[in-house]
Amino acid sequence: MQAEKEEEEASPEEYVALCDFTARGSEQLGFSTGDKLLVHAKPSADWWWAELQGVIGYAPASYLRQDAAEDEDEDPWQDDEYFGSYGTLRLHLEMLSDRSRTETYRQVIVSNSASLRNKVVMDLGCGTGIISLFCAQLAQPSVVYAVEASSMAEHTRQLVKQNGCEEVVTVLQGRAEELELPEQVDILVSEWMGNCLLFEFMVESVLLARDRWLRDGGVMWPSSAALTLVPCQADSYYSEKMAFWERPYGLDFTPLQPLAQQEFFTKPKFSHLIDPKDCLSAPCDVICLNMYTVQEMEGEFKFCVVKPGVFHGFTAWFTVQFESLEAGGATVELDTGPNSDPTHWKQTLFMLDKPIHVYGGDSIRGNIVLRRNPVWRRHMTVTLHWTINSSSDNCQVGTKSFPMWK
Ligand code: GJV
Repeated sequence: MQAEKEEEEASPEEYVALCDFTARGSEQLGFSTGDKLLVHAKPSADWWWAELQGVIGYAPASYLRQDAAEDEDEDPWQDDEYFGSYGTLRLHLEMLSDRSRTETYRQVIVSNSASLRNKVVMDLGCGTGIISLFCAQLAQPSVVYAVEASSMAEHTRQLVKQNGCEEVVTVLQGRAEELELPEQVDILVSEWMGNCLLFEFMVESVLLARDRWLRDGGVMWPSSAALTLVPCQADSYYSEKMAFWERPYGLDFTPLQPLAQQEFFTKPKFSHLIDPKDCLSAPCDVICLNMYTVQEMEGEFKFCVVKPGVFHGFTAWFTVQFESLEAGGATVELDTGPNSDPTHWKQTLFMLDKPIHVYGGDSIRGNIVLRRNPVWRRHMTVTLHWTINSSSDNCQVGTKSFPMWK
């Protein structure tokens, strides 16, 4: 039999603080960059029980690194790995095969073709150049700067030539952050959205390029974005990963359930496709980003449960909107939710540790915070707080943080 709290008996591990942390409340442990902390226990993925000079408290795990020497020259943006993965065809094939995504961008170009005439366009993170090629073929911009950091740029140059667009499309190989252009641009178009909208944080590169290269009054495509959340059932995922251990082959394997929870429910499940009937209430936009201004990466929600069911977790997806430049033109929207055709982003499932029965009329209120990992800049932690108010029961409160990925 396994001891229940084995990790508490293990000897403490040494960690180094990567940045300053100010304790909020007496439960937390404050520290400064470079401090050496002893980690006694890891009760959650996000908060560890740690000690510094005899003082003990909770420390945020993402601020700590086990061996400073080993990783010293690792790049917090992991650009070699990131751009390396976009240097081969696998991801580009996945994105190009996603018709909803690619056709939405085409539709934006087509329906704004008159307004694009003689305009200067930047396509940031152009990949194989599909959006730039749409611009050149379906509208008459004066120039399209197609910016791509990965080695794919060399092939993109060839594709531009092959399709007779070299007069209009200029491929610039390099990071947006180091970009030099002869002029400011009228339109900054990019397909920067990651899982759960922000993962990869390519949006940061887009906003930086906006501040440096978009002329006053210039246009951002997408112009806005929203993260949508819904409380949901996830019966088959729960059975497959958790209920499985109840009685496999007639044996009691439930001692493995805490491990299963740690292994399968700590991080969110990407590539979930939620069945609309598993939504326990109407969805709610929890974070809305206006691409022209800087905003908070947090939001509140209040869901009203519409039918009895098992609350297994929250499912998230996003929409982006492209404002029209034409008089009376309609906004184009890309919706990655369950009521539209599935996209390569699918949806993201955040499992609670324990399912909760809910009933029609119950309310689920709370908030979501997306916190950037202070070290690994393409990663983030999603924290959900919720309160369930039901007519029959007292209220239940919960909170859980999900690292994505580090
Ligand atoms: N500068 C130049 N190219 C970039 C940058 C950057 N800062 N960031 C990403 N890319 N929708 N989540 C390129 C990357 O190499 C890839 O080809 C494309 O943009 C990503 C687009 C899809 N990812 C996404």
